[in-house]
Amino acid sequence: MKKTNKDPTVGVIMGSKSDWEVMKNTCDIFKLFKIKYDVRVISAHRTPKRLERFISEAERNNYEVIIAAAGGAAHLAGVTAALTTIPVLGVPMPSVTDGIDSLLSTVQMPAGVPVATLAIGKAGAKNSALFAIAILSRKYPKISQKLKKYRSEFESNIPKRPY
Ligand code: RP5
Repeated sequence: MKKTNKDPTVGVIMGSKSDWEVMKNTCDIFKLFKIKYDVRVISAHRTPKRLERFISEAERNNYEVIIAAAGGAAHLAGVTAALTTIPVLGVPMPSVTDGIDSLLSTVQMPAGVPVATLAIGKAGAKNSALFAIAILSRKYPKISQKLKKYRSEFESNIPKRPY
């Protein structure tokens, strides 16, 4: 049995530096919640060895969730999920088809190797962090408290009228 991390870590990987503009929204939420994350550019097809090394490190260091963002023929999340049993959240990046190719490549995993897929672009990037936090909150009471506070502030910031 692996030891329980006192401070959990989330892996955040993206297929290209060009994905950072969107994926920094994920990391901003982890910063807000003071959750450790390890962010890297790793591509399933351009840097496959880097992906294998990252997964070995993630397993050795007991990362609890991996967020994988990619665009186009986006197989990063699927290949990552195939190489580990750490839960993988996929974020489809905007692309030449507005991210529809990325969405379908990420979400349409055949049965057996799941990827939990978020929305295309910024909304998905933010929600991937919040979803990872929701997973962690089941095990870490402090994170659960912070998530509940975040949700209640979120609700009170929604205007009651549209004007
Ligand atoms: C994917 O190809 C990346 O995730 C990125 O979304 C897309 C384009 O990459 P660049 O050509 O901008 O490096 O692998």
